[in-house]
Amino acid sequence: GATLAIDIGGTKTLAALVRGAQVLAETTIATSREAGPDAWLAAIAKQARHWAGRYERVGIAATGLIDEGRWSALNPATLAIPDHYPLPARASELFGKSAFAVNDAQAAAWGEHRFGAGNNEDTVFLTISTGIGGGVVVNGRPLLGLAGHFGLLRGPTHGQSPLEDVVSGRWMAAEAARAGHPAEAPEIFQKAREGAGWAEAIVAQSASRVALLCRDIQMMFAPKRIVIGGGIGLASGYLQAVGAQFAGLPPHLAPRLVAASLGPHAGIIGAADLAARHR
Ligand code: BMX
Repeated sequence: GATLAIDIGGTKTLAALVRGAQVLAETTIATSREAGPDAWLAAIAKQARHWAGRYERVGIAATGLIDEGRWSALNPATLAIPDHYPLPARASELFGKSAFAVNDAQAAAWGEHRFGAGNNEDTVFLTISTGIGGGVVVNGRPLLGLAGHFGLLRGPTHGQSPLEDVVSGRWMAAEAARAGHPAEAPEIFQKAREGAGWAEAIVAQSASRVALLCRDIQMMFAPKRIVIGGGIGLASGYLQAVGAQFAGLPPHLAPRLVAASLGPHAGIIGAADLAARHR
């Protein structure tokens, strides 16, 4: 049977009907940042009314920490989720089906591992998006809870800021404004492709920080592949800019980067499969 799969991100929410790796129907709604989780779920329920009777369970991938059925923000700048919100329980009440919830990047890591670029081998997934999300699959199992939240790493180069605050889409837009060219990430990429120096510099700095992260991940998990997704990660030219930083590395230390092959569907496909396994 099919799963109602939902991916709640810092900027937008994707709701879909998913069977296996097949997306049967989908719809995107803006995540109204101020509204809060009850309103986010209500907006999804309104869309999902068209699919009533067509799904057996609910699988949710969400930005933030999901631990033992409770949902909280780690970086409230990505999305201000109230502490310990009982996401699967509320979803289950609302949709009248059993519901399972997992972090968005962990869901995507699982989706890519099972059905996408991860090829059923050890996979680390990184989404470069509003924030930076991470998910780790080792020995055929996804690490859940706090594990893999690489966007929250703090390194000596960026002081007290979480890594994602000096890399992600929000950071790029803030940098552009500081450079006197207010623009959102898609436009910054466009300007960089057209050769605007200020835009090239922003993309290059973000990419070089992600490259350092990938080198560290290689030391920690030595995954077969690091799968990159997210609106920034999949923007044309970004993956190449990250990979270029590994040029001088001995081959056994160089991470192997691949683009997420499920694209924006990785999270919903992974969440649906995890929900189907969770009984
Ligand atoms: C943040 C954190 C992660 C999430 C990542 C990507 C919050 C609210 N989110 O690091 O849980 O995986 O952002 O999220 O603390 P996205 O919304 O950018 O996809």
